[in-house]
Amino acid sequence: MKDTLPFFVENNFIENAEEKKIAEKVLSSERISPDEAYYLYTKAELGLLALLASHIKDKKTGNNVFFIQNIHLEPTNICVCNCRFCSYRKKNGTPGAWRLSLDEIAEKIYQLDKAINEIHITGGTHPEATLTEYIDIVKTIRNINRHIHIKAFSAAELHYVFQKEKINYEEGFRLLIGAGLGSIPGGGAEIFDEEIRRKICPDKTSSTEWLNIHNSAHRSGIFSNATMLYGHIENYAHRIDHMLRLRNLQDITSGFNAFIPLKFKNQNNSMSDLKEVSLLEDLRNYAVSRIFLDNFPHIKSYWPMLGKEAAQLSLSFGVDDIDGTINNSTKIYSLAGAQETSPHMNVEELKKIITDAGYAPVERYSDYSPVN
Ligand code: V47
Repeated sequence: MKDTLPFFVENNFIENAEEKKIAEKVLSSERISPDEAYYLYTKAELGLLALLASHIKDKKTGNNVFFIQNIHLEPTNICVCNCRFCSYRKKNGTPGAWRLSLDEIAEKIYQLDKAINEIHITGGTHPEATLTEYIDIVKTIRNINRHIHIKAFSAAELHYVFQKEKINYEEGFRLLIGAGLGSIPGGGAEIFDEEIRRKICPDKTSSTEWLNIHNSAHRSGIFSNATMLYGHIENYAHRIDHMLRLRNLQDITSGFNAFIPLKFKNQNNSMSDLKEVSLLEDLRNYAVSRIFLDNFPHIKSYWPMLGKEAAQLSLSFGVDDIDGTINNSTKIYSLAGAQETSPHMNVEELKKIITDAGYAPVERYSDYSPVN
């Protein structure tokens, strides 16, 4: 896709003074302020957002759009937390609750297609979870498959087992990395604002703990992602505050790979009375996050959640990664009413979605290096 922002600015096509100022900043790779992000969320036209976000995407990753051959592993849906947005959690001993044994996990790994190069592990925080169990899960996978990248355990799960073990984060990461952990996913971030957090996930890891876990992961030499759950009771100021805290940490560690906005889905949870936000709102959100998070290398739209067509559209709003093949391996989002009830795309489909939108598909490893 051609980057048209320089042409628009040079020819004075952006008439509004505030928009012109922001466009000039973006053009000269200057960081935008929280107030400017607020302006973009509330006042800027969708076309301008696409122009600005695509310029940044183009500078960072050119015409490339990344995907990966991956699966999810959800060891349990039993959880100590009772997040109001969650459609997945079950109480221990109730119908539909599961906890996989190491043998069951091993069986899944034996069955994996050779082309899968990442396993993403996350789920509930089981009350009896321990650091030893997490280490054993990682070791079990590593013993069967020496090459697969293990992206495992959200900050919420990690904080729980580290605290239980009375071990500091650094020591916890040393043990997990020693067993074969490659990176940590971006889950559990939700919205950092403490008041909103108290309302939607009162018993979850605090924002400070989430940020400290990721800080410690980066200092321990592994990278991570960051998510943001949006489109519920938060407002734009809360989203900007969330991204600002991430931008500040990234300035220090440079350890985040991708930012992944997750649109709140309202089926089968305690917040089902809320209406879901529109596709237009999703696109605005991708664009503003691409513009505001100038130090994040990648913005990911997670297609199982968003749907294939919307994910394709998001590529024109700053997104450069649409995640992966998934192979029907996740239940978290379909239970919440996500577009895809059995998420799976093969490599050809992923490539076609990207090519049809005018971009160049690049199959990647977890660190974004290209396959082949
Ligand atoms: O933290 C739960 C979200 C997250 C709902 O790192 C919901 O590559 C919307 O973190 N509506 C877990 N969202 C998933 C996650 C993730 C996903 C994809 C890629 C990566 C990555 C990480 O799922 C939770 C929560 O924010 N979630 N329920 C819901 N009803």
